[in-house]
Amino acid sequence: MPVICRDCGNLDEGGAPTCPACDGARLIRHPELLDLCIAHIDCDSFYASVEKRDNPSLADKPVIVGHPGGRGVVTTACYVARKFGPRSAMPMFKALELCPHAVVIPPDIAKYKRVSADIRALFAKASPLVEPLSLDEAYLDLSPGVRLVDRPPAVLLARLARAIHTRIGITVSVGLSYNKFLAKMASDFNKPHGFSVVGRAEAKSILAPLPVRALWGIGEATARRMAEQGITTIAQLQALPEAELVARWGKFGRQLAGLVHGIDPRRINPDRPAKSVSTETTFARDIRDATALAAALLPLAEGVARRLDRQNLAGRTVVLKLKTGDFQLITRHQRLTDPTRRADIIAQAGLALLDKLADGRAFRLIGIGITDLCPPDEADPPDLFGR
Ligand code: TTP
Ligand code: MG
Repeated sequence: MPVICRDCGNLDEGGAPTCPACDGARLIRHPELLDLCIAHIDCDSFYASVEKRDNPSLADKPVIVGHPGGRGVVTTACYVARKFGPRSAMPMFKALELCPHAVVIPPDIAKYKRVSADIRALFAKASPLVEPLSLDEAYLDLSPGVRLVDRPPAVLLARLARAIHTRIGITVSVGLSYNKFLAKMASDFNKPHGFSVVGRAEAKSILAPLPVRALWGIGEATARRMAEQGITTIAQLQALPEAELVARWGKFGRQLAGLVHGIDPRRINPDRPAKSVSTETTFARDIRDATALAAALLPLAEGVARRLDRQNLAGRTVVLKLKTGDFQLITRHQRLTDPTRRADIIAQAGLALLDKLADGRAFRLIGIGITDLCPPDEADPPDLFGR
């Protein structure tokens, strides 16, 4: 069975417990290792890893990136902090109750964007078909004829992960499989600093015990409704014939029939514009009232949705922008579970962000936008019950 050393990238066929080239113990054995070409790479606790890189005295400390103060939320917690419970999107006060000794660092998005660009430059050396999903994750197509270095994808990925670690200073987790859905799932299997492989022969059995929520396109609401019908695991969906899935869930049932058996026909699409769609308004008179600010936001969200529609785009991160009466610019980001092009979802995220900021201060401008743009076919995965 092929074996790859994650430390030196050596490819071997033997059964030795350590790498014959470098004696490293981080080996990956998998019967399909040389046949799998679709990868998903996701940085580990991205914002926190960048902050630790830039301040090595934080290396072993629990670090939370987010706006300090009672009304902020956690954007990410490092893996030291996660042991105590803090997670992305948790209110900061709660995270600090769980981990009072955490070091809280406000996010520096401009810096994370620079690091992201550095990482993408390394991806680009491996393949021209790289599809970024957000600042810290991307799919790579490493098929023969596509990849830029004629080595097995697993070797390229081991080298890439090592290069990101040594040159950029953060760790990533790699998923290698034969389609996007499974590669993305695999990259999450043994975070941080993971490398997981899902082959064709094992895909169904790996999927079987997982909760339905692990499937692409199934959100919290759908999982809850399925649970009401007694369906909680993928195995239960695998047992239903496609006709039954389609009868129950229409068009989405057909997609589901593929996914539960490890089939995902989506291609890797590198042509994503790296920009945002946004709109804003300056008030005739400064506004302090939270309800009035919220009312101003709704038509703006509609405007963003209209422009997404016109430009045939969707987006994944909602950005709220406010300018105070004394011209202080405030922006807040909310990453959505799935990309969207719907005004109501954009507005909802904007209102949640606004809720934390509208504290009686006077504002002269409000704006809303969406970034992490992507093609519309990935947006708003059908929720089975039409929500
Ligand atoms: P993720 O890749 O979801 O999370 P992560 O990199 O922090 O941790 P993991 O090791 O589990 O991958 O998101 C990447 C960055 O996006 C994250 O570092 C901070 C930001 N982010 C938010 O701002 N809000 C959120 O709700 C989430 C989930 C992430
Ligand atoms: Mg990540």
